[in-house]
Amino acid sequence: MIDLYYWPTPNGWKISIALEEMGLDYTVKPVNIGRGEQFDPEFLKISPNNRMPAIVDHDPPGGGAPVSVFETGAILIYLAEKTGRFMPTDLRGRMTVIEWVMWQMSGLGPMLGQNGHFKFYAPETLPYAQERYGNEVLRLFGVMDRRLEGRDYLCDEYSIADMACWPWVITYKKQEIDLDQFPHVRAWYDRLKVRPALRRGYMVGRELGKPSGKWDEEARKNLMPNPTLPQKTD
Ligand SMILES: N[C@@H](CCC(=O)N[C@@H](CS)C(=O)NCC(=O)O)C(=O)O
Repeated sequence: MIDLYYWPTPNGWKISIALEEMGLDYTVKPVNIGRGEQFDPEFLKISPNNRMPAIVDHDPPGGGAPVSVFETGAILIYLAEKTGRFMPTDLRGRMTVIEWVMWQMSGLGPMLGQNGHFKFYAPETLPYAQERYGNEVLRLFGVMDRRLEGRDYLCDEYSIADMACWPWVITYKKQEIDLDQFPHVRAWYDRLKVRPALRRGYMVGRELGKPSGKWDEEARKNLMPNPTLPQKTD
């Protein structure tokens, strides 16, 4: 059994989708990031970066003590290796999947995160930041579009790289990105969205909170960059 420390957000969905796709048993342990639960000392032992998701696998390959993993890229690779699914085992195929997972982790996710932040959550309008992240997001969608030309998936077969990217691409409307400018991304997005396991993963924890809900005062306090973190300030 795997404990999934989770809240329904793009990073959370990557792992709920992977767990569903892989048919693994898991228990959701909600981490309400709007209420500061990512700073609980017990959670920080699992995820010292005070970010969800994280997992604890009580039945790791080879047995022994439970394995805890934070950072979605690491979790996806761990789950793919545990199940032998959604990541090839040959050197070249494996490296290609890891490249695209890293691309998502270092580019697509963080840049969409910043784009959304400066568009919707920043307390003041900062045109320079909005333009910088807006342009970077379009550049990344362009990279993805060229990669997907003539391909069904980011790598040879459906893989954890697709699972890493899809939950961020789904934010395109809210992020005011015109997906029709990226026809290969659009076709890939539509191809994936009908997968039953992906849809189940995307719905996990829907009852916990609206994924695109507005931040209230307490959420703002918990989620705004604060140099004193990971100390909770109240
Ligand atoms: N690089 C991390 C990012 C995870 C992340 O940013 N999670 C957000 C929600 S999508 C979070 O936990 N935020 C809590 C906070 O900002 O304090 C990963 O891929 O696991």
